[in-house]
Amino acid sequence: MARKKIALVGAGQIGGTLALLAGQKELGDVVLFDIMDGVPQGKALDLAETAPVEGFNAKLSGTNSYEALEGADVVIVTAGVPRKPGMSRDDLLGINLKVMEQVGAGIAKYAPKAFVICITNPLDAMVWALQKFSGLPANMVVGMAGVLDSARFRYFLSDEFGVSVEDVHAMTLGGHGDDMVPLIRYSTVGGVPLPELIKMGWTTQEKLDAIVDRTRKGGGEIVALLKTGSAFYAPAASAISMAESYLKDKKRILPVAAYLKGEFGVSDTYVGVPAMIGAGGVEKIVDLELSSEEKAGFEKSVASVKGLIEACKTIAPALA
Ligand code: A3D
Repeated sequence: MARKKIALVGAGQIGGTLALLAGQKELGDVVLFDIMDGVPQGKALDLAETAPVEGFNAKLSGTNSYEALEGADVVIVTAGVPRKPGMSRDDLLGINLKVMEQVGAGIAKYAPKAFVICITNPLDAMVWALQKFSGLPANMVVGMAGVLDSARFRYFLSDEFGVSVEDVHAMTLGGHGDDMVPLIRYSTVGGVPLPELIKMGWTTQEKLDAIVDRTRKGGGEIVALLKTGSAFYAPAASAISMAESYLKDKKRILPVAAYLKGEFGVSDTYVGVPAMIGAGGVEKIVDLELSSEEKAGFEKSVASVKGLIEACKTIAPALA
């Protein structure tokens, strides 16, 4: 059986980490694409030279030509610019929308059958635009944000409880902004929902509120520390888990930015919801029942995403 092919559009901080993880996990051969001459080629060569030491079999190559995406099974898009301290994700909209137009055309021409994972910010609006620009079926185009946001939530919870990260499951809903909705009721430690753990005296509502707040601002915390860019290890690991679920038809239920056609009462919008990822792309959306408080938080987050989508339509009338 021929190896799968993974194309990474954008060979920056996240792109390079994606290539390393895809290689180490032997998900397939990897092509790194970027507009910067020499960067994807240099990173691919450096990573190929890692393979003998790490003992993985994957061909890694770098390119400045979209042609190299030909026949990719998975395309992961990080092309664009990240934020710097003081910037919100939304400040990136104008510049990254133009990038999505070019990337969408490249994918449509060379990899129309691929499963496409967008990471470029502002995430929910960019994946919406990328799906429209590429014309690929909506179930084959998703955004990565929820896996990362819930990984941050899981990490903070495991730290609070002093338990393995493996036994902490957490769910975040909504757009990838500071108004995302970490769901306390649907998050568990060793299978026990967080509200029960408060009753059991393991933690307090105040401590959980502080963790929820830190989760919401988790991206900004790292931007403030790094000063020159945004998080890249955990975002890359999160996207790789989505790619792996698709390539191996694992049917994992992961929080992803998926195209909604009425689920959660939302239409023609990409926003973070739990979804099953398998060989058919997004195979099912888990249309959870929300409490009135959760619903209010989710609706506020969806309203922010819709505002950004409207801004995209103003900048690029072809999307209207
Ligand atoms: P960075 O290291 O700057 O890499 C971006 C790469 O994109 C650079 O190598 C650029 O040369 C390249 N690029 C720019 N324009 C184009 C183009 N037209 N075609 C192809 N390549 C191009 O950034 P990064 O890897 O740290 O982050 C990439 C994106 O991911 C940014 O928009 C971040 O805001 C976003 N991000 C999202 C999350 C989510 O959870 C959604 C988390 C972290 C970062």
